[in-house]
Amino acid sequence: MRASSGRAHVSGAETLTKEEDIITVASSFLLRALCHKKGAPSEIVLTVEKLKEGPSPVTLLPVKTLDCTSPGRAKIIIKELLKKEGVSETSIKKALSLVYSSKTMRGASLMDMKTGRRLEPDRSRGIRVSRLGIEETSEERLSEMLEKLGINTTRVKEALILASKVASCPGIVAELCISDDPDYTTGYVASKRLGYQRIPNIKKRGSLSGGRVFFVKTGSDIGRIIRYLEKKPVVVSVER
Ligand code: WAQ
Ligand code: MG
Repeated sequence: MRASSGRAHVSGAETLTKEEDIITVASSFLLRALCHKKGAPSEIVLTVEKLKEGPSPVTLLPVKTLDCTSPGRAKIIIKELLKKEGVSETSIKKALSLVYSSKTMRGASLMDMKTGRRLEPDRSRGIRVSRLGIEETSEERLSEMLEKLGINTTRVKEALILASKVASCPGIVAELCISDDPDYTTGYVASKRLGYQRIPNIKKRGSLSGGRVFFVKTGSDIGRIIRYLEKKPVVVSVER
């Protein structure tokens, strides 16, 4: 689903589901588009596609919530985490200015981890991760686990599933995410090694900035990465 108001992106969502659940899922996505905090959309596009290949399994990233009381502190944490993954100062700087800008994208930017060069073909659209879901038996386990942490929301679940798919993509070393919703102020840095590291107060309440950056190993096959993120069906499962 994607909803827009004029040329501005309002809301988007994607999932994998069984045929008998299409109507339920579609109506929940429509409801989300119609009730979005950013305002009523003037257009909603809903696409339903049958998979041509079975989904591949991916393990859910471990979740950790860091201590962070301000956007200033958040930036320091982001730098520390991304440096651990070998992302250069230049790339970190460019990524920060992108996700802290109020000119938001519908998808994510693909950024060279060393040069900071943006590699996505369409800069205003970005790369939209799609065809991702959660293994049926894992869904309840995930809810239980998040319930214990006091963060059992659709938003956290969807972000965790997305980050797990992204971290599983060959050639991607890390992800940085800030919601573009003005009243959602927790973001994250994620990678295979670091897991999903939540950063509270990553932005000020009311701020319209937000976005996602996927850091890419220099010399990767970009077409292949985009195909993986946008087209490869993946189901996430929670390890016992
Ligand atoms: N693929 C690529 N980029 C996306 C996608 C997608 N499927 N969905 C959203 N984005 C990009 C796009 O640029 C949005 O502007 C930006 O991410 C933020 O999207 O507490 O709510 O849906 O652990 O606003 C993360 C923290 C919340 C959750 C993320 O993102 C938690 C969030 P939003
Ligand atoms: Mg949003």
